[in-house]
Amino acid sequence: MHQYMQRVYDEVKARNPHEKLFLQTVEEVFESLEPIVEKNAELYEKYGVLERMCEPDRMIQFRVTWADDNGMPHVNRGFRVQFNSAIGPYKGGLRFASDVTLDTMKFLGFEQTFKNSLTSLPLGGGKGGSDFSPIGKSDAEVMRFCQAFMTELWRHIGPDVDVPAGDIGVGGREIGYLYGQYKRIKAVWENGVLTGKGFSYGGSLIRPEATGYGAVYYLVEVLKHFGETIEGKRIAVSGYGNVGWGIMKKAAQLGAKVTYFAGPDGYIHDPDGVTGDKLDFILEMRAKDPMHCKPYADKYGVEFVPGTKCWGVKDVDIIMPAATQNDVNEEWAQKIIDSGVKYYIEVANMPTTNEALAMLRKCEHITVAPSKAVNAGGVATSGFEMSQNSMRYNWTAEEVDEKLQVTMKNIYAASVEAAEKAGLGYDLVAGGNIAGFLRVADAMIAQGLV
Ligand code: 2IT
Repeated sequence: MHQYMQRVYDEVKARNPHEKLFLQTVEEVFESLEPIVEKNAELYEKYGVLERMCEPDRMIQFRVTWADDNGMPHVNRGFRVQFNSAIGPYKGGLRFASDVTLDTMKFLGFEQTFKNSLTSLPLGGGKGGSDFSPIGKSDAEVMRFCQAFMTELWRHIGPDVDVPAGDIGVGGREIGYLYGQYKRIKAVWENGVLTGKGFSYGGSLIRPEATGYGAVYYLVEVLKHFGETIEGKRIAVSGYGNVGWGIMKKAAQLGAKVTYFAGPDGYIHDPDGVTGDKLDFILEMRAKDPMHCKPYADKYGVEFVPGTKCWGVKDVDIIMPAATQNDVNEEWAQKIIDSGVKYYIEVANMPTTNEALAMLRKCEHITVAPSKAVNAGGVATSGFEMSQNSMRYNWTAEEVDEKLQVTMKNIYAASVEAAEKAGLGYDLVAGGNIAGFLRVADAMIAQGLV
């Protein structure tokens, strides 16, 4: 590592010794930035670009107290990490999941900064959430929790300040309750304070599907590079939340098939692909019980393999981890390599450990695409929701979808170009990190030492 990078990395490590996820993403990004930093080390060092990028603008942590349906009190931890505002108001989702810590928030906020930059929209980086999980809670409990959470968060956010959205555990229902409480407390119609809203009160068409659709649009560009089309391709996905579901739907529309998908309880193998009414069934199944995908196998008479992941299956062309971080470790990476699959398209935020990522990138028959670029269609469409809220106007689904497609093509092209310019050849991982970095770095240098 270049000595400036090494110094900053050592400082980050010394300052955050227990933050494994945050250190993992910093290391991964730094590795990619090496050729760029080497060329401009003096400038970046003079403006403290790397050390400022690794320290959030501010972090807010608060207690969330709520009562369950039996009147029993519960205390959760709420977070909002406002990471970087060089190119726009803080923007990024809220994650409600029992394993959320400040470390999770920092890793996601750091990644969000580069991802948002790639969209070329005016969006800074932020992330928030809580160690509260909506799984197994009643609707009334989720509402009370969201209201308690927003009662603290509202003073830190705003349409020109910080604009949260959904992530794992936060969908349309939660955003609705959060928005209602924000409006009640502030007594204003600041429609753009949250994205992922319902269409009846300022949401954007296509936002629920946007991350999955965008991932498939990006994939189409990768395939094009190799003279291939998506038609007839077989895809294995992990996760069937909003993101996985969006992938299934768009893949089916474009003549490809998701033939494997995994949930917390095991995986499904449906050789005919998830198409037609099966897509609706997945929504129903998820709403009833998000921890089990086996009911799909029972309903459609297909194979269910309990207690394991679908990585390493031989009869697919493309792998798309779309569940959560560190889904693919070295052991799974080896199985993926041995399977002969050609495309490894990250979709979830940091779904691959750094060691596994290195193995997959080294493997000659595999092309790796990074999540920061691949999943950026979600936040880009959040940006489109903000634009519509500012205009007090709604675009049609076709208009939003068209903008999403253009954005994904541009992200892909910018990544390819950035890697080539840095002398790295066709390297989507490094290219994505570099392209995202350059815009933020330029803005930070222009705005001085703040
Ligand atoms: O990880 C992500 O990019 C998101 N959860 C979406 C963020 C957003 O503001 O739409």
